[in-house]
Amino acid sequence: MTGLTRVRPDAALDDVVAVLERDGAVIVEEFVDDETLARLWDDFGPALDACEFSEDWYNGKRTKRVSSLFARTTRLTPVVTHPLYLGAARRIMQKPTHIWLGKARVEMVPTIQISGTQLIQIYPGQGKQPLHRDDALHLRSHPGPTSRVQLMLAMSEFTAENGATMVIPGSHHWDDERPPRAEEAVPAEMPAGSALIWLGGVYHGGGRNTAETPRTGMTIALDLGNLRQEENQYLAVPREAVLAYPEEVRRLLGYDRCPPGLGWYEMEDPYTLLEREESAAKSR
Ligand SMILES: O=C(O)CCC(=O)C(=O)O
Repeated sequence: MTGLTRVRPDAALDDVVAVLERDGAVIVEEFVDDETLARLWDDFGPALDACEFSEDWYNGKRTKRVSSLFARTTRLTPVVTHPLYLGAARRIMQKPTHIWLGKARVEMVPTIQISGTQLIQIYPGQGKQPLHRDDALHLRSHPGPTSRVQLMLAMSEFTAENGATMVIPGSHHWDDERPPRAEEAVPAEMPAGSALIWLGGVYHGGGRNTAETPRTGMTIALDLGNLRQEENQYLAVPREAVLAYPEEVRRLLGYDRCPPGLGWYEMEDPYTLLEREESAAKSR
C-alpha cells in the first residue's frame, strides 16, 4: 500500500469524506496557520515540560501525555471546528435514523461529542505502540458504522524516523478476526501544522522514535453522542473554561442532548444550564 492521501486545506468536504470512507485516513496540509500553532505551543509547552514520562508500556515509557486540553487553552475552536474535520465527522457519524413512537415514525439524528484529548510527545528511544483501533474502547464490532473520527495535529514535524503515527489504510473495512501487521502500516509524515484525520475503526499507533528530538502531536477524538466519553469532559474541563468557548464547542464538550433524550439535566437540554449561568453572571 502506498502512503496516505494528502489534501489542501481548501479541499472539498465531499472529496475528504470520500477518501476517509475509502482509506479510513487522510492528511490535511496546513490544517492550522503558524500563528495558531505558536499560541498552542505557548499554552501547552509548560504542561509538557512539567509532565513526566508515562509509566506503562502501552502509553510509552519514553512518551509524555497531557490531557484535559480544553481546560488548558481557549484556542481550540479553529481546530475542533475546522470544516474538514468537524464537517467530515458530522457527515460520517450523524446519519439520520428513525424510531417509532406509537404510530409515528420519527427521524432522529444523533449528536457528536468531544471524547478524548491529549498531547502526545514521543521521545527518542520510544519503541512503536501496538497497532490498535480506538473504537475498541466501545467494544465495537467491525466492519460497521463509524462511531469515532479522530484528529492528530502535528505540533512538530512528523517523520518516519521520529515516531509519526503509523496507519493501516483501509483497515476499517476489516473484520475482527484479521490482526494488524506492522508491515502493513504507513507513517503519517507531515510538517508541523498539518493534521491526520482517521476513523475509529482504522488500525494505527504511535511510531518508533529513532531520531534526536521528540515528536509532538495533539489529538482530539469526536465520538457519537450516545457513547460514553473516553475522557470525562465534565470533570476535565471546569465550567469557566467551558464558558470561554462558543456554543458549538460547548455542545461538543457534552453540554448537549443527544436525541431522543440522552444527557438531560432537570429534564432539559443541558445547554440551558450554561445559558442560565451566563445570564446570572452578567446580572451580578
Ligand atoms: O501518538 C500517536 O501517533 C498515536 C497514539 C495513539 O494512537 C494512542 O495513544 O492511542
